[in-house]
Amino acid sequence: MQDFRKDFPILEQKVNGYPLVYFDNAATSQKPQVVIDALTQYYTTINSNIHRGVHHLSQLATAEFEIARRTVQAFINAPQSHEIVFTRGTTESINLIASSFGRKFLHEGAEVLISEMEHHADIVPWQLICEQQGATLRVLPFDERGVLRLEQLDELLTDKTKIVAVAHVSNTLGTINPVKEIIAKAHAKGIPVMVDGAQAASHIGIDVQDLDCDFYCFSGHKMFAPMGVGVMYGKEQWLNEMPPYQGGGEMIKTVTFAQTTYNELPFKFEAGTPAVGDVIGLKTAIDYVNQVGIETISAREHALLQYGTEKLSAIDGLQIVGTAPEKSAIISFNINGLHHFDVGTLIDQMGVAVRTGHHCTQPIMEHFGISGTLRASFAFYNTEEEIDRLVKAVEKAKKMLM
Ligand code: 7TS
Repeated sequence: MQDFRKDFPILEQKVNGYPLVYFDNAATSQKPQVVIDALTQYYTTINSNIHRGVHHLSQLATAEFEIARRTVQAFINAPQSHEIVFTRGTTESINLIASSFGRKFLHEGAEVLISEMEHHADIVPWQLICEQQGATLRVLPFDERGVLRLEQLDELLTDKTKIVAVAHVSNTLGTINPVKEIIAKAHAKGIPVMVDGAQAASHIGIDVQDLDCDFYCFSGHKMFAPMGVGVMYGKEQWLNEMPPYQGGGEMIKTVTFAQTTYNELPFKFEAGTPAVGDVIGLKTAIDYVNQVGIETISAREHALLQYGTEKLSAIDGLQIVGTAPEKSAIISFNINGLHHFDVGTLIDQMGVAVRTGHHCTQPIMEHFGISGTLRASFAFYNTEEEIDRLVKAVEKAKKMLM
């Protein structure tokens, strides 16, 4: 196993006098030096606005931006590069789809189906558009392990259902959902499916043609790229039918005060100046992931998940929240009688970074009747020794609090 840690300079630092153990990768991943360098290189040598200049730098920036689009296309195996729309992140991608698809296809009496384990970013945009259009939000529940109750899917997919939106991987439970099966069932009834891939993109391979999803959303910053850039993939047929999300420069063909005509795909959905440097950073991050190999990443994270699950489970009074058979490297847990925030604060004093709270999934907390969890989320650059540090820190915090 190659030591990939050296690619991530931030991991070398000490926090509160201890070598940093960074287990908050589901919130955001760290950035390899090549991505940091790509940003510096962009701002040092080609910074310019795109698609609008005849001058040298503008053409260079435009070329790099469009290469990045084709890199994303290949990464998720999208059929066409104009089906890749750059956004600020998963949240903006989902808001775009909910607003644009919703204005066109959701009307009084229509239904949107989501799951009980969605991140708030895949709940609230649908609530907003449902309220506006007089549509209803329906919810596919999960069981005590955090596995979706697929046996209820057929009943929930009705002739009123206009779209299904579901997470590929739950950011709180770690469950890898059977999205391909869900898509097949929805398509059998002519219903399109949007997949929230925020927690999947850099952990398991994405193939939008194999999944046959209609939309796929993810964030760059959770996959080693800068913050401020994300992706919305949509099948051409839908993107052509959907109205623009935001109005402004770039998304138009002609503007008069009487009427505006819209630009072709993907520019129709890319109003205003995009985060060009960050998009180039995303391209560099994808090149990096490809170089390491998504199989290597998945295998390494799976080993960490197994090791972490075994070691944490052995702590007296510790319960893991989310025990699906198919899981990504995310472990949410609580310790009898202790508040997640207190434990999280104490282990931070020992240099261990985990997330505490509801993780923007309050319905999951409600399901389990808890206010939050501690959550350790691993990346391929984490190690078994770091998990030992977590376990030791949790044991110590337990002693101090009990
Ligand atoms: N969907 C899922 C499944 C997520 O995990 C997140 C962020 C989002 C959507 C929103 O992504 P954003 O990049 O637009 O913010 N999840 C988390 C988390 O688990 N901790 O911090 C952010």
